[in-house]
Amino acid sequence: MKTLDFGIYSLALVSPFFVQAQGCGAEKESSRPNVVLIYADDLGFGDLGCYGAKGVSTPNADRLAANGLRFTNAHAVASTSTPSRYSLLTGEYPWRKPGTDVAAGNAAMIVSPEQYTVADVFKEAGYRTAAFGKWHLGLGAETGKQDWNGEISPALADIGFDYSYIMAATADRVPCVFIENGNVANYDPTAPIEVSYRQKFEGEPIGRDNPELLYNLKHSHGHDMSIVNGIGRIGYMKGGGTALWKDENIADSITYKAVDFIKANSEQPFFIYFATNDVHVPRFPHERFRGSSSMGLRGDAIAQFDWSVGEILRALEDEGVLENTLIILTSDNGPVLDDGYADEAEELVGEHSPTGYLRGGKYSTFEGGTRVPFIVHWPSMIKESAVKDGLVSQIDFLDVMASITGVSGGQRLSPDGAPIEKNSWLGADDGGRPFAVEMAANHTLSLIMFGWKYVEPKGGPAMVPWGPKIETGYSTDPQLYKTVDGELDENNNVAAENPTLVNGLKEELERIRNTRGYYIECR
Ligand code: NG6
Ligand code: CA
Repeated sequence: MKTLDFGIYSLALVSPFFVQAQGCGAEKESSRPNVVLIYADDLGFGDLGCYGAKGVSTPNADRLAANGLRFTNAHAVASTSTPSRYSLLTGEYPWRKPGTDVAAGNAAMIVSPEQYTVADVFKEAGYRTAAFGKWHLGLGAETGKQDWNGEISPALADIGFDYSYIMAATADRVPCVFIENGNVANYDPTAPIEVSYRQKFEGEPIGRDNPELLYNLKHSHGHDMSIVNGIGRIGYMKGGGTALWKDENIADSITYKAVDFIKANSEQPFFIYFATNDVHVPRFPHERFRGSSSMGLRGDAIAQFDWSVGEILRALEDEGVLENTLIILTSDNGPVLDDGYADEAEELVGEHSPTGYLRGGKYSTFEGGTRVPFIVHWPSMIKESAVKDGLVSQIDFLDVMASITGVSGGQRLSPDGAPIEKNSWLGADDGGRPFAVEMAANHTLSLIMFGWKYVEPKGGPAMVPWGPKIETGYSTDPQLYKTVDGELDENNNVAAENPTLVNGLKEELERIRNTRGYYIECR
C-alpha cells in the first residue's frame, strides 16, 4: 500500500493492491434484485425520524432503516441538485462537464445520449427502467428550443429509461407540466405552451406585478415571474391549460405512476428512479398532510415524502417482490429553510435541526450541504439491520449497480465511480471509501480523506447572499477539519497548525480533479 508521508500523519493511498484486498473481482450476483432509488430533494441529514428528526414522524423511512442499513457518513456529490443528479446518474464528477450547474426548465439535455448512464446499466442487465418526478437535467437538443407542444427529443428514452413521467426541472421553475415519455402529459391543445427564461409573455400576469394573484404561496426572494396555481415561479410560461400541475397533487401523481409501473412490471426485474419534489420549494403538500407536523409546510412536506415511501413499499409488498428489491433512500443535497417562499419554514422549525448536528446546509461546503440520509434496504440480502459510519458517496451509484446486477464483472464502468463500493453499500465492509469529494454551489471542492476534511481556498461571501440563511463555508484561506470523537469538527479550522497535511491533501484533490478514474483501476 502506497503511503503519503505528512510528517506525523501517514495517509494510505488507493492502489490496485489496496483495491484487490477489498475484494474487487468478477463476481456475478445471481439474485438480480429490483432496484428502487428514492431520491428526495433537499432532505437534510436530520430530517427523518431515524436520523433524529423532531416535530415530524417518518414511519416508512424509519421502517426501511429498522430493517436495513442506515449510513451516517454518506455524501451527495454536490450541495445543489443538477450537479448531484448528474454525478449519481453518470458516475462522473460534475466539474468535468460544463453546464451542470442548477439548470433552467428549458435547458438542453445535460446527459448526452452517448454517455453511459445507470439506466443503461440496468438495460444491459435486462431490466425495465423508469424515472418519476424531478428531473432537472435538461431535455431536448438545444436550450430554449424545445417544442413543448410536440415531442421533446432527446429525452429520457435516449439515455436508458423505458418509461418516464417527470417534471422538466423543479416545481419552482417553469414549465409546470409533467412530461410523459417526451410529451407533455394531459396535453391541452387549446392552450399551447410557450416557455422563456428571458422575457415575460405579453398579457400574462407575473408575481412581481400581480402579488394579489399569489393566493397559494407568496415569494420571499426570487420566484416572482410566471404565476401557476397561485404560486410565482422562476421563468415565464404561457398556456398549459389542463396540463398544468397542481402543487398539492404532485406527490400523488408521481407516486401513483410509480405504483402503476411496479404493478405492471413485477414479473421481471425493474429499476425505478423515484425523484420526489418533496421537500423542495414551493412546499405545498396536499391538504391531508397539513398539520401533520409541528413545523408547518416544510414538516408537512416531509410527512408527504414519507407517505410516498410507504405507498411504494406497499406496492412492492402487494406484488410480493419486496424481499428481492433493493431500495436506496437518499437526498440530492442538504436542507434549507427559507429557499424563496414565505412558507414559515424558519419560523416554525422549533427544536428540529434539518442538518442534525452538521454545520451549513444546502449550497455550502460544510457537511450540512452534502451529507445526506442514506438508507439501504434489501431483505433477501441484508439480514441484520445496522448503523454504518463508513464513508459513502453517490458517485459510486452507477458502478455499484453494475456490480450488483453483474454487468461490470467487477470492472469500473463510470469515469469516477468504484464497483468495489458495493461491499460497503451492502454492509459487508465497514470501511467505506478512502475519500469523498464534495462540490459547493460556487464550485469550491472539499476532500474528505481518512478522517480529515480539506476545503480548498476560493473565496466568496460567508453567508448565502440571496436569501437563505446558510453559512457557505467559503474562504480565501485553506480549511482543515479533524475528526474528534468520531465526527468531523467543522468549528475548528486546524489548517494553520498542519501545513504539511494541508499541502498533501491539496495535491490529492488536484489529482482527483484532473484524473478520471483516480480512485480505482481494477486489474
Ligand atoms: C435557486 C432558487 C431556489 C432553488 C435552487 C435550486 C431563487 C431565489 N432560488 O436559485 O429556490 O430552486 O435554485 O435548488 O430562485 S436545487 O435543489 O434544485 O438545486
Ligand atoms: Ca435539491
